[in-house]
Amino acid sequence: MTRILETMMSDRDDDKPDGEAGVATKTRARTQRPPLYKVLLLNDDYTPMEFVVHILERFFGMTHAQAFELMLVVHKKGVAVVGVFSHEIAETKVAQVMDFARRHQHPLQCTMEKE
Ligand code: TYC
Repeated sequence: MTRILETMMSDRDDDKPDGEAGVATKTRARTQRPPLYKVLLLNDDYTPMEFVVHILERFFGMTHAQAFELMLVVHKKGVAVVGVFSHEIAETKVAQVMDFARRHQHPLQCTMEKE
Protein backbone atom coordinates (compact mmCIF):
# COMPACT_ATOMS: atom_id res chain seq x y z
CA MET A 1 0.00 0.00 0.00
CA THR A 2 2.80 2.37 0.93
CA ARG A 3 4.45 1.49 -2.40
CA ILE A 4 1.30 2.31 -4.38
CA LEU A 5 0.86 5.63 -2.60
CA GLU A 6 4.49 6.54 -3.22
CA THR A 7 4.06 5.73 -6.89
CA MET A 8 0.92 7.81 -7.20
CA MET A 9 2.46 10.73 -5.35
CA SER A 10 5.54 10.75 -7.55
CA ASP A 11 3.51 10.81 -10.79
CA ARG A 12 3.49 14.51 -11.14
CA ASP A 13 1.97 14.52 -14.62
CA ASP A 14 -1.76 14.97 -14.26
CA ASP A 15 -2.57 13.62 -17.71
CA LYS A 16 -0.73 10.30 -17.28
CA PRO A 17 -2.11 7.15 -15.67
CA ASP A 18 -0.54 6.32 -12.28
CA GLY A 19 2.90 4.75 -12.60
CA GLU A 20 3.53 6.50 -15.93
CA ALA A 21 5.16 9.81 -15.20
CA GLY A 22 5.94 11.78 -18.39
CA VAL A 23 9.54 12.18 -19.54
CA ALA A 24 10.60 15.78 -19.17
CA THR A 25 11.45 17.32 -22.52
CA LYS A 26 12.56 20.83 -23.18
CA THR A 27 12.10 22.13 -26.70
CA ARG A 28 14.02 25.30 -27.36
CA ALA A 29 12.60 27.50 -30.08
CA ARG A 30 15.20 27.58 -32.86
CA THR A 31 15.22 30.72 -34.99
CA GLN A 32 15.61 29.67 -38.62
CA ARG A 33 17.80 31.85 -40.78
CA PRO A 34 16.99 31.81 -44.50
CA PRO A 35 19.70 30.25 -46.68
CA LEU A 36 22.08 32.68 -48.40
CA TYR A 37 23.35 32.54 -51.97
CA LYS A 38 26.67 33.68 -53.42
CA VAL A 39 26.51 35.56 -56.70
CA LEU A 40 29.53 34.65 -58.84
CA LEU A 41 31.00 36.51 -61.78
CA LEU A 42 33.00 34.49 -64.33
CA ASN A 43 35.91 35.63 -66.43
CA ASP A 44 35.92 35.43 -70.21
CA ASP A 45 38.26 36.67 -72.95
CA TYR A 46 35.93 39.18 -74.62
CA THR A 47 33.93 41.28 -72.15
CA PRO A 48 35.70 44.66 -71.77
CA MET A 49 37.13 45.35 -68.32
CA GLU A 50 35.32 48.70 -68.06
CA PHE A 51 32.00 46.99 -68.79
CA VAL A 52 32.52 44.62 -65.84
CA VAL A 53 33.52 47.55 -63.63
CA HIS A 54 30.31 49.30 -64.64
CA ILE A 55 28.23 46.24 -63.77
CA LEU A 56 29.76 46.00 -60.33
CA GLU A 57 29.06 49.68 -59.68
CA ARG A 58 25.54 49.61 -61.10
CA PHE A 59 24.15 46.36 -59.68
CA PHE A 60 26.32 45.71 -56.63
CA GLY A 61 26.70 49.22 -55.23
CA MET A 62 30.49 49.29 -55.37
CA THR A 63 32.67 52.36 -55.71
CA HIS A 64 34.76 52.59 -58.88
CA ALA A 65 37.87 51.55 -56.92
CA GLN A 66 36.13 48.51 -55.32
CA ALA A 67 34.65 47.50 -58.67
CA PHE A 68 37.99 47.78 -60.47
CA GLU A 69 39.75 45.74 -57.79
CA LEU A 70 37.14 42.94 -57.88
CA MET A 71 37.03 42.92 -61.68
CA LEU A 72 40.79 42.27 -61.63
CA VAL A 73 40.29 39.37 -59.19
CA VAL A 74 37.81 37.76 -61.62
CA HIS A 75 40.14 38.50 -64.54
CA LYS A 76 43.11 36.83 -62.83
CA LYS A 77 41.43 33.99 -60.91
CA GLY A 78 38.59 33.16 -63.30
CA VAL A 79 35.75 33.66 -60.82
CA ALA A 80 34.86 35.66 -57.70
CA VAL A 81 31.95 36.12 -55.32
CA VAL A 82 30.56 39.58 -55.95
CA GLY A 83 27.84 39.46 -53.29
CA VAL A 84 25.82 37.27 -50.89
CA PHE A 85 22.04 37.62 -50.82
CA SER A 86 18.71 35.93 -50.13
CA HIS A 87 17.56 33.57 -52.90
CA GLU A 88 15.21 36.14 -54.43
CA ILE A 89 17.71 39.01 -54.43
CA ALA A 90 20.48 36.77 -55.80
CA GLU A 91 18.19 35.61 -58.63
CA THR A 92 17.38 39.22 -59.45
CA LYS A 93 21.06 40.25 -59.52
CA VAL A 94 21.97 37.34 -61.81
CA ALA A 95 19.08 38.18 -64.14
CA GLN A 96 20.03 41.89 -64.21
CA VAL A 97 23.68 41.14 -65.03
CA MET A 98 22.86 38.50 -67.66
CA ASP A 99 20.27 40.73 -69.30
CA PHE A 100 22.54 43.79 -69.33
CA ALA A 101 25.44 41.76 -70.78
CA ARG A 102 23.22 40.17 -73.43
CA ARG A 103 21.80 43.55 -74.46
CA HIS A 104 25.36 44.81 -74.97
CA GLN A 105 26.34 41.58 -76.74
CA HIS A 106 29.01 40.60 -74.24
CA PRO A 107 29.44 36.94 -73.23
CA LEU A 108 29.75 37.77 -69.51
CA GLN A 109 28.41 35.00 -67.25
CA CYS A 110 26.93 35.42 -63.79
CA THR A 111 25.65 32.55 -61.62
CA MET A 112 24.54 31.86 -58.06
CA GLU A 113 25.14 29.03 -55.61
CA LYS A 114 23.98 28.21 -52.09
CA GLU A 115 26.51 29.41 -49.53
N1 TYC B 1 39.10 39.03 -69.16
C1 TYC B 1 38.41 40.20 -69.66
C2 TYC B 1 39.37 41.00 -70.55
O1 TYC B 1 40.57 40.77 -70.52
C3 TYC B 1 37.91 41.10 -68.54
C4 TYC B 1 36.89 40.46 -67.68
C5 TYC B 1 36.94 40.58 -66.29
C6 TYC B 1 35.82 39.74 -68.24
C7 TYC B 1 35.99 40.01 -65.48
C8 TYC B 1 34.85 39.16 -67.43
O2 TYC B 1 33.97 38.75 -65.26
C9 TYC B 1 34.94 39.30 -66.07
N2 TYC B 1 38.82 41.93 -71.31
